Amino acid sequence: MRKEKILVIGASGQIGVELTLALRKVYGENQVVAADLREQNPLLHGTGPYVSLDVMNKEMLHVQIIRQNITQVYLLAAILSATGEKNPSLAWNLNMQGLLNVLDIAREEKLSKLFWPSSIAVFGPSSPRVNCPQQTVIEPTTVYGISKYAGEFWCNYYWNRFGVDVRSIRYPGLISYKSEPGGGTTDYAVEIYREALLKNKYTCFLKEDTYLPMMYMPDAIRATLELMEAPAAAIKFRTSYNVAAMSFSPREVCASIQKHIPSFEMSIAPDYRQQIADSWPQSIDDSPARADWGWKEEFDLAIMTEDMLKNLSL
Ligand code: NAD
Ligand code: AKB
Repeated sequence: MRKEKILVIGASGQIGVELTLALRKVYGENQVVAADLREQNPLLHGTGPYVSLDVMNKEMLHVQIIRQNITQVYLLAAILSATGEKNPSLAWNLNMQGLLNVLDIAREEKLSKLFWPSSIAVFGPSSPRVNCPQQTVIEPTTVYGISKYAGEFWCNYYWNRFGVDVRSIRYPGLISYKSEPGGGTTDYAVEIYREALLKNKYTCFLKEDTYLPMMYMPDAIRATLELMEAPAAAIKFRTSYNVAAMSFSPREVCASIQKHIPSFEMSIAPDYRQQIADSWPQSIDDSPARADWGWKEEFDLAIMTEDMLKNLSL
């Protein structure tokens, strides 16, 4: 078995920091190269190699992959839903060209595996709102969702046509305390914990009964590692897998915080992100991920709230 050398592109972001640290635990710190356009996240300092890299610069990316003897890439660089609506062409360019650059190099250099995340944002208002299945009507209305859906089919194409072993998860909204979220519609579910501890109040940009699929970061990291470790023959979907953990509304997360901080108050001031949230399903069905590679979540809202408040208080 050849020793893997991994490149994480977008390593300073919300997922990248925790994924890089988790991969370094599994593969060894020098086997995982963190890369980002912005400076290294302080949590990565001293934990392994870091390179400054723009995924849009294909030549430089190719040079780094050859120079560092990279065998696997985790591509996390993207513009998320809320920021994407402010600058649609920038979001389309980065989300598409970044992926195509990595897919092309993966093919040329015969990389052993590639991870690229999709999102529940692929679904649109015409998809089923509750328990939205893996395969259904998919008509996204945000530029972010359109780029993710197109990206899924590029992954599928590179697998079928060139045998690039690319794997993907449609992450729900992710909640974490280590690295801050980067411009999504589900970011309220991180902000609310931080503001509860800092100010004892929070003004939510989504209406209190807006249900969305959500997941705690430790579950998301474990899902990613488990998907990447599964035998290739077990991966039946080469577009991207639905993975679910919980579904909650701002009212419910507020109530779960109030169990620990009874004086916490939430007010509501919906903005343009409400329309994005309203276009997504409230919950998703992930039975193929459970059947194909054994996915099962560990965290629900109550356990996550306890863990978030404990860690953000440290
Ligand atoms: P993030 O915005 O926190 O991090 C993205 C990172 O990519 C940033 O550190 C940014 O500096 C870097 N980056 C941007 N442009 C770059 C470029 N040209 N070259 C190199 N690096 C660049 O995003 P995230 O939340 O960590 O998301 C990572 C991936 O997971 C994205 O594809 C996102 O769509 C997907 N995803 C995230 C969530 C979530 O809730 N966080 C949910 C679904 C899917
Ligand atoms: C966003 O809100 O844009 C992301 C996502 C669900 O993809 N968190």
